[in-house]
Amino acid sequence: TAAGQETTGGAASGELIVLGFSQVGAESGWRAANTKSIQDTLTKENGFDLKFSDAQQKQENQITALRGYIAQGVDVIAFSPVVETGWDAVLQEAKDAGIPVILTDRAIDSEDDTLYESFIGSDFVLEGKMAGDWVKEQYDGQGYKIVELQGTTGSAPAIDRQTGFAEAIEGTDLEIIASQTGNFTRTEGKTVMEGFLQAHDKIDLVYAHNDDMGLGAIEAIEAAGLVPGEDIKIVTIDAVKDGMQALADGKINYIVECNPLLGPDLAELAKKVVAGEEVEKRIVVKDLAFDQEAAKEALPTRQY
Ligand code: GYE
Repeated sequence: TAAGQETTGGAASGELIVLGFSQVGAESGWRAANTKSIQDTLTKENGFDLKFSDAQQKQENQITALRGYIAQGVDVIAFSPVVETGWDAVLQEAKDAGIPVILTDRAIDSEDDTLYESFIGSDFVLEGKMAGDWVKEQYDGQGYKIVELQGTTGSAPAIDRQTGFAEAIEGTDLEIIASQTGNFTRTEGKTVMEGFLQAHDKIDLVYAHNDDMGLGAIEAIEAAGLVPGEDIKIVTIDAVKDGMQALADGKINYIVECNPLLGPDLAELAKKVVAGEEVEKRIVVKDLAFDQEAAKEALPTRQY
């Protein structure tokens, strides 16, 4: 058993907690680390029987998975909603069946906060603001033209990271000249960046809502004969291994962290919820940020 995990509770009495988890997909390095954390923590030894499904970034797949868990009568459902809206009906079905729901990583947009027990994840508006504050501090007053690679349209991190960044650079001479979704993937980040490079003569900085799209942008920038991190500055969010390596190598200029290791907190929450204990409605995960020097220092001991 890894440090910090408990083997008490359900397992000791021979009763495993059946937890149905619906994951967004496998779109990014962040998602891979998040899935690993959940699968490594919600084990039999730790008292869980984990049912895991991958929605391939499609809401309809996620709704089908949730209905499946309700039909099976799992003890608790946890999921990371692909997009913010459209959950009320299926969550009402879970509630009617007496199955508690925990939101992990991404929030939903619903008037009714009795549809879930708790939401654990980062503050994405703050992440966007941290990215924007750094850009402002470094480059305000130089007439920078910025292109934005957005996350999945309608997802909480895409909406909030756009909002936070825009707030931070308001009233400066920094200008977002184009903004398009790259769906949080490296491939689409690259394609969208190729389009930006063709359409705009002057691009000074890329703000990507995750590392993977930033890494795709690096490929497009290099293919265009330009130097990422110098000719075109790059700021991203996540701080996964590949992103941190590119930052340490000077190809990215700044990364705001988003911690994907939600497994241990989810396990603790799920045990409490199933035991009928009160839990906090919102648990905010704290994030750091790294410049190139900080990335070099942090890389050797980075967990993901
Ligand atoms: O930043 C991105 C992933 O929801 C916070 O989803 C998560 C985001 C993460 O695809 O890499």
